[in-house]
Amino acid sequence: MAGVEPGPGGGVIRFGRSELRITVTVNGAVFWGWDGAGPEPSYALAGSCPEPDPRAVLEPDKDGGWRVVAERVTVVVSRHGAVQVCTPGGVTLRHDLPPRWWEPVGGGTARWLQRSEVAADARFFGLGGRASGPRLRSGSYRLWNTDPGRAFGPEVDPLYLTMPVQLVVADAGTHLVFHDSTWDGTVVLREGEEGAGSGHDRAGRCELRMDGGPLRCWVIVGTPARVLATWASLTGVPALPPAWALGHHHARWGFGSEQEVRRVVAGYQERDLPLDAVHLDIDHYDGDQVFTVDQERFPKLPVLAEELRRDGIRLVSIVDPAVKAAPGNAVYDGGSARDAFVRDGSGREVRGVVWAGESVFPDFTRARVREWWGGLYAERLAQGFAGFWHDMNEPTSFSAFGEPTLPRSARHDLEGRGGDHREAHNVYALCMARAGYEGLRELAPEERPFVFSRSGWAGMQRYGGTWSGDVATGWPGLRASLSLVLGLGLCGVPYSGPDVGGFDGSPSPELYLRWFQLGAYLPLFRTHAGLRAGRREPWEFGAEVLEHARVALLERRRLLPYWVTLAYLARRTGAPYVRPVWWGSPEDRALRGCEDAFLLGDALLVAPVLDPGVKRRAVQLPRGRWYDTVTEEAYEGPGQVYVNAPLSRIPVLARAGAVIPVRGADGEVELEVWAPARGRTGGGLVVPDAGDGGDGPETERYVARRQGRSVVVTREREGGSAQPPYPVRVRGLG
Ligand code: NBV
Repeated sequence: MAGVEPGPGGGVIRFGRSELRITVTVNGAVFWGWDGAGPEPSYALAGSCPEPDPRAVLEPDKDGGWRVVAERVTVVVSRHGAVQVCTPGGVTLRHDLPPRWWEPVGGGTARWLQRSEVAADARFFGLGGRASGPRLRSGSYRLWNTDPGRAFGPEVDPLYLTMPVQLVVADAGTHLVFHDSTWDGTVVLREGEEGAGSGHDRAGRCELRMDGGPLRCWVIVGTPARVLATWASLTGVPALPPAWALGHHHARWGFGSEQEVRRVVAGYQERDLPLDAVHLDIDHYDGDQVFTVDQERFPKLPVLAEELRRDGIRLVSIVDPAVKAAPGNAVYDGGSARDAFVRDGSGREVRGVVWAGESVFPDFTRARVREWWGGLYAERLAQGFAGFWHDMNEPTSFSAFGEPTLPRSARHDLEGRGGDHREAHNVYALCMARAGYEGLRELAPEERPFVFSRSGWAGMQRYGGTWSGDVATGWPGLRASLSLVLGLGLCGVPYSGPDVGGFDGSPSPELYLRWFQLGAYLPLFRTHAGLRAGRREPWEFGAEVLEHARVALLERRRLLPYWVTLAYLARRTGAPYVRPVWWGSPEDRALRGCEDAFLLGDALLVAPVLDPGVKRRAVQLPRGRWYDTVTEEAYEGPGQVYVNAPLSRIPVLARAGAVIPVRGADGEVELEVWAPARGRTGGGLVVPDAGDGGDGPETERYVARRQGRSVVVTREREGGSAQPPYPVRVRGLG
């Protein structure tokens, strides 16, 4: 070691040929970077890097090493450059070996390799949207946003949305690790194994290879809730979806005409089925060109939109980034005049092939291109669209370059720094989402933008959510769709959901129903399918499925105030709506292994049916009492219980003491309160919907107390407690 230079929040440690900078920031996150790598510039960070924590100091450690001691974490650096992240109690959560890097002979960006070890009992989650999780088993996971080009099941990896973000959960604690490089990379995970009394533990391993980018990393230590809160403070709070986006959406590639849209909407209305949004896919474009409408088949779109809006249904438009490379095409002409499209090293526009034929691609990594593109949403708003569905933005180009994307040599602005597609690829969709979101903020400041995007990267929650892409119709696809939502939530992207029924083919009535029942408890609840796939309307699968789907739709609507609260809480605390069952007790190993159930907020535990023929299933409960929300039967956790899962419903359990805002029969909010166990209290949070572009009213806190045979609920405020302003309905008193 050649010397140290203490600085605010940590300092710089010099080695023979390299140096390591360590900073603990005020929000408790640890940053380390090798060889001059600082936290900025970064596409993930929401603004500038948080200030260093002045209380964190660099001090000598044993054996010639150094350490930074902060309130929630201690970072130990060996004299060889290994970095250990420890709990304040001194237990190691992560041990990073000294990294290795290779500078190309002719200069240019260095490739690097970082090997790390975690506890033998640790489990890995995250890395963006992965189909085989939520628990990421031993294997190789690529960091390169990819359209797999076919409907995917759990075996397909990578998918559209990857990010170098891992959440690692072990007995000793939880931590999030983020390697802030946008380049292509591969993570090889090897879960550890415990010696079980004989032999040694085998540590968990992670090997990350990056094709370039700064060798830098963030680590956040704490409970899952604390980790996600810090992550949101670093990368930005999730955009708040408008309340209607928390309802039911119906989409299809190939409605083909206004009449067909009307027919489907009428189908919902005649049957009294709630519907909040209809999505128009590329078939409503004129000649497949984005920001256009086929006037023959959709002659009066603004009129249709207005009619639907009067019935409480919003229109959502697909938006593809590729622009047909044809003079006379207004978007192309406008973009060309502004030099908006990606070029190659010799200055020629890079052409790919997408729906409209030969196409060019806006360079969303350039601020003025984002501004221009954001302005184009004015045309969509004028057509009456209220929400935006970004597709094909990995970006995808059919086969033109061997890989289904732009050539790696394509040049990008990268905010003025300049670079090529190797660096820009993974943030292309993130920057497109930013363009859309910021454009909409300008064009319609009084509305919350609703943008969800197939591809993206760390920090995309600032602009909106995502969906699972073209998940294959089949039971494995159903399971994969839950894996994606859980994994993305742990990476800070709380709003997502699958194509209910799967993207291709025709689900059996049972599969469709089980998917529908799961979807009703995921943030984006959307039925959708591809061009040649079977239909996805709830009445297409027989009378029995229709009746059960109706129950799911009505329950979704009844829970809307809870969904709105969860959306605000995601924004205020970083906690995803959909959480793994171990969220509140990560030390419970049985919960850590549970992949077929999830918590919806603090109050509900949802146990979907993910296999055919199942009418009863095991549920792994966190500690405390849980009520079956239909039968009101009480179960005691922690431990495994069996609950009925008839075709009519999937099991949903409520935590004893939970206070849940729901929509009463009159449409107004009421509090559904689940009796606390004797001698216990409970509670819940409510954020009423402000319905505007603002940040909403304060979080209301309720406490539920058991008093003999009854339950008393009060609202807690600074000045004391008061009667709740809503009617209260107590359940579970037996
Ligand atoms: O725009 C058509 C589809 C869309 O329906 C789907 O949701 C996207 O994931 N899109 C992909 C392009 C066609 C894929 C074969």
